[in-house]
Amino acid sequence: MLNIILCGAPGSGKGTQSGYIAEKYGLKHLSTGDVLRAEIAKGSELGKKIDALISEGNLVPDDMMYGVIENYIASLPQDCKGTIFDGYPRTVSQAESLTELLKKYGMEAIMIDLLVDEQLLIQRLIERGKMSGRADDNLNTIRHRIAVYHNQTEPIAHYYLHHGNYCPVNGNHAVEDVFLQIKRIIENYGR
Ligand code: B4P
Repeated sequence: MLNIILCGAPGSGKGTQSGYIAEKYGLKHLSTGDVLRAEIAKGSELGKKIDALISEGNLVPDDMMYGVIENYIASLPQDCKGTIFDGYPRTVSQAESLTELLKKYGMEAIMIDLLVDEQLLIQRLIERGKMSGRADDNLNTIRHRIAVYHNQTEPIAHYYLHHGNYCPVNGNHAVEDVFLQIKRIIENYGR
């Protein structure tokens, strides 16, 4: 089974590359951002709380995310070829939980880290904001999200480096070129 953790700053291309990887390798794609936006769209009480956090550019609490991931892993079909975890983990605590959960089900994962220059991240998200209608795609919130990324998410690179499954990718290039780098990592995995 091939499990991939796709990490990177907001706008680094996690969602974009996940689509390509899922199609090429027949993997399931779990985007925690999409799961949270679906809850917001339902208009539930929980959705309203999540909306307030995401609109301000903050992360949703770890315990809330843990339930989502635990349910997902527990309900994976026997014939699943693997999963792309897009945007999860985003904190060291989430990374530790995911390692434990995967281990419980006899699985492991590689972590692919999309590294993109800050100016480019801002440009991409401003551009996406023109079409996406996402409340978090405006300059002030983007800056805050990038700061949250540096404080809370970036440290997970050290976590995976220490665990020996860290694979950095230069995400500054065109979508196809970034995908080529990812394919090389996947195809060399386990050789
Ligand atoms: P996400 O939905 O995960 O989204 P993202 O980080 O904004 O973007 P992504 O990296 O997927 O970029 P994309 O491919 O779209 O998170 C949203 C929010 O949900 C978070 O801020 C947080 O509040 C919450 N959340 C999610 N998971 C959480 C967790 N585990 N714990 C707590 N909170 C959580 O690319 C961006 C744009 O760039 C697109 O328009 C794309 O077309 C373009 N692009 C991509 N690659 C490109 C390239 N190589 N060249 C040029 N343009 C490119």
